[in-house]
Amino acid sequence: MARLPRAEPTRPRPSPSQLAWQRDELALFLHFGVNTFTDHEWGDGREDPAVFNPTALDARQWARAARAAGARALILTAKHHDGFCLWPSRLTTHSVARSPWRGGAGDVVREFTDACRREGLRAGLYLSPWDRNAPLYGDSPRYNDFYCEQLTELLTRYGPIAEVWFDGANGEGPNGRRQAYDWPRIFGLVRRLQPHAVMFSDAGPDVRWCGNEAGAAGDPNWSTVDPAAVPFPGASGEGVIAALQHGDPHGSAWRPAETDTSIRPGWFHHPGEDQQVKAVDQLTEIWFTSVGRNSKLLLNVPPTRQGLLHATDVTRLADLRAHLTALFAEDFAAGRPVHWRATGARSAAAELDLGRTVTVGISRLEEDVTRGQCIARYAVQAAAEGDGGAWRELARGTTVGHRKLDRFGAAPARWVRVVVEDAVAPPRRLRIGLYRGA
Ligand code: FUL
Repeated sequence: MARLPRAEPTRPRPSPSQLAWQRDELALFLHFGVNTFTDHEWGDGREDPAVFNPTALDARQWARAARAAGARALILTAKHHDGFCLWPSRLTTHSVARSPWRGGAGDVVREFTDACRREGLRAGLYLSPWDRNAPLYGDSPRYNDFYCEQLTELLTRYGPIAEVWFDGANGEGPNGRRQAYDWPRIFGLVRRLQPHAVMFSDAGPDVRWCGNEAGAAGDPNWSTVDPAAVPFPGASGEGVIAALQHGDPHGSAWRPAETDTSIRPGWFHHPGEDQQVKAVDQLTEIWFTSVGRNSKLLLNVPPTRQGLLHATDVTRLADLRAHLTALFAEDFAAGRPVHWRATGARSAAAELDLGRTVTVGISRLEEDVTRGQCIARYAVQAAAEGDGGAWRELARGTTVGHRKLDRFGAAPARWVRVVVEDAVAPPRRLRIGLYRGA
């Protein structure tokens, strides 16, 4: 009689869109709007649309720089908290239509989405829920209608949108009133208009904020969450930040963490910060604490008043990519057979012979997350010829998920062992990479 495969308890798994989102690894965030021209981080909604006048806007330059950096997606602030719309919205006059740019006939969202498509990048849009200009803000049912109509414009005029970004920042309106958002309606609208888009917010529903803006996902970082822990975007209270940072090994929803941080101190471009663009070393560290911690990196690179990415930022992005390419150029584990064995119900060990003694300084572990995430604790060990069979610990960590990168003091290794010490389900084979390091 044929044996039936043993039934696995069902653990949450990513949707195809969540998987594509994570495999992109790097997306660029573009904060651009009236703040670019007033030199502020937050506008108050009383800016004159006439201040918006980029002299040489070229969205192709943004997209080319993104592609050279190895990014596969871009997200533009179509409207920030000041309410100024980078597209000619029918719902407000506070937009590019009232600016001198392209004689009032321009549409930054159109130029952006066209440029992304031409460069083979996915386009995403940020639409701030908080609007300090809209007179309806705080008049909850009417502002919800207004917001949904703006979303409808963005999600029906510009072709496929891969990610919709809902910021949790939420203050008072022009009249001191606070808005009660209809999140189920807003999320439902995006699902209907762009079924393949992922929605980002503190509360997902598809991808969650990582809990800080410093470029570091949590450790551990589970892609599963308890949806009740962060019930709506901007929710505060005890445990919210920890839930965003770490997820929940027993959570019922797949909602991986996105790590958003800026290449500069601010989110918008300020000429005074041109000397403070993060160095390749800092960006590499961020890579290890985001992509290397089962997250995705959304790196903000803000256009200038010219409407171009600053030359320093463009060079820095290219240098980061060159550095990462060099770091991961030679994988000593590639093609080496891995001997995998279960050592208990929730533990396992993988052993491989590298064929010769090499110096290793970085390890890369990956679970097949199409089947969920399950590793909770592991150690990476190595032995070299002449070690008398003794294993030395190179790295130790908690979760793995889509990708876990560890850097450690370079050590000689001929044999490498990855010990899965704890897991929330029977662990499956890992993918393993080993590199020399810096
Ligand atoms: C925050 C906003 O207040 C910042 O201006 C920026 O847009 C950042 C990505 O999110 O909540």
